[in-house]
Amino acid sequence: MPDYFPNVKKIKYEGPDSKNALSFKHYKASQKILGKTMEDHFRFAVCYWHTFKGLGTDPFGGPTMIRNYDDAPDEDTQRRQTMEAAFEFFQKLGVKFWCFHDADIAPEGETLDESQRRLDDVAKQAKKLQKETGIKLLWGTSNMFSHRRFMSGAATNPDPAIFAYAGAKVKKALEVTKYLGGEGYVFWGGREGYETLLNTDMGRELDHLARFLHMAVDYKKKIKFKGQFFIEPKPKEPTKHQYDFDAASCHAFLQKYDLDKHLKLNIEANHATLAGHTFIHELEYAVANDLLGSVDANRGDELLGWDTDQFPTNLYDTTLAMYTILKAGGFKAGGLNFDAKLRRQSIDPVDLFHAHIGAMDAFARGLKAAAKMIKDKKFEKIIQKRYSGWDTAFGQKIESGKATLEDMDAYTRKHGDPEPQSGRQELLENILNEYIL
Ligand code: XUL
Ligand code: CO
Repeated sequence: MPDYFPNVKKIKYEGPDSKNALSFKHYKASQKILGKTMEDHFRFAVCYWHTFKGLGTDPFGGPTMIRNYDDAPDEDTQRRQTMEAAFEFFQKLGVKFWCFHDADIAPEGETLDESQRRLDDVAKQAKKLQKETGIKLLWGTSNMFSHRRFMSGAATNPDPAIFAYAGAKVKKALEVTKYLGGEGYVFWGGREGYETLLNTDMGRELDHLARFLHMAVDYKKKIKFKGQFFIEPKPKEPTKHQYDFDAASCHAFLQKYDLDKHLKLNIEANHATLAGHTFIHELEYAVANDLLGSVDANRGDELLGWDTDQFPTNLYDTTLAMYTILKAGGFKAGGLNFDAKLRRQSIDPVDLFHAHIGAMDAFARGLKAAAKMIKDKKFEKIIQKRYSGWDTAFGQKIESGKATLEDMDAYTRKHGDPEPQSGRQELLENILNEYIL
């Protein structure tokens, strides 16, 4: 097989004192933390779209990145070379999972048949490479937002013929994901939203989205695909208002349409911030409602209001994210996928390595700090104490649903005005700094 990244050897763990930029300083796959290896905690996945197909374009300019696997004269060779380069990259980086959209691994052809022929061809190649390398598919998905036919949505399109086209694509993408042993399948509502309510029947569109997901659930059962379904919240972009706005609105939607037992959430950091939440808020909401599925790890820019999809480097975020994930017992079918792209000026293939190494190290540091926080139980004890009133007979009576407003009145008359207690936020923030720094 040709060497697409000839200047980079397999990335190794060399420890925090290493001067080699192409080494891990903190991520050591085999190191056990709280009884589990780092590799198993994270289940890191490389995303195919940004990493191999993203070439630095932005709304003002075309590609800036030139890739050696992208130079073949015909589509078949180019597609196969890209897949070869991808597996070389996964191996050199040392990740065990990858993720794709149908259209990343096999660009759409003139007809559905031609698109699916390409998909079958590349899936066969990927299956062989997976077998040779032991690398697995974390999740697959279908791109139902780039082609012009999907400009008004896929499952929420006003035209049932486009709903049908999207259905045909998902049917095939599910089959391919199953064929590749995928551990999950993601539904991100690419253009499932609207630009103006003047031309939109919102209620009907939501019903259609639910119908679409039910069809997918039925087909999953039919083909005996055992992977986990995920829905990925995002509030806006590309549409002005996306229906799967955030974790809570996805939850309400799933419950209303009786889909909550079939889908978990794929939480993306930058989507959380676009929704006006923190990444940790979205994770915590998912955990509190038994909806934590998988994570698209990236970050936005605090001064920009769009989905910049940058590689995660913020140690506060990685620590708090891992703290929440550890408290929830870790990932099951999900993992940490780097849905992140290089900046337009980072044009060299080696930048892909720097980006992923930095992100994996940032999460490794976050995991170490979070594990210490779990072991020390400092935060846990403070929270326990803060809520301890609820463990008394009186608190339990309320929580179990046996108390009435008359009981509240009687209690207050007997005990008088309660003394407020400090929330100690500044102290807690100081303690957190001690773990991170
Ligand atoms: C878009 C996004 C997608 C999904 C998969 O913002 O995050 O790449 O993760 O379709
Ligand atoms: Co994503």
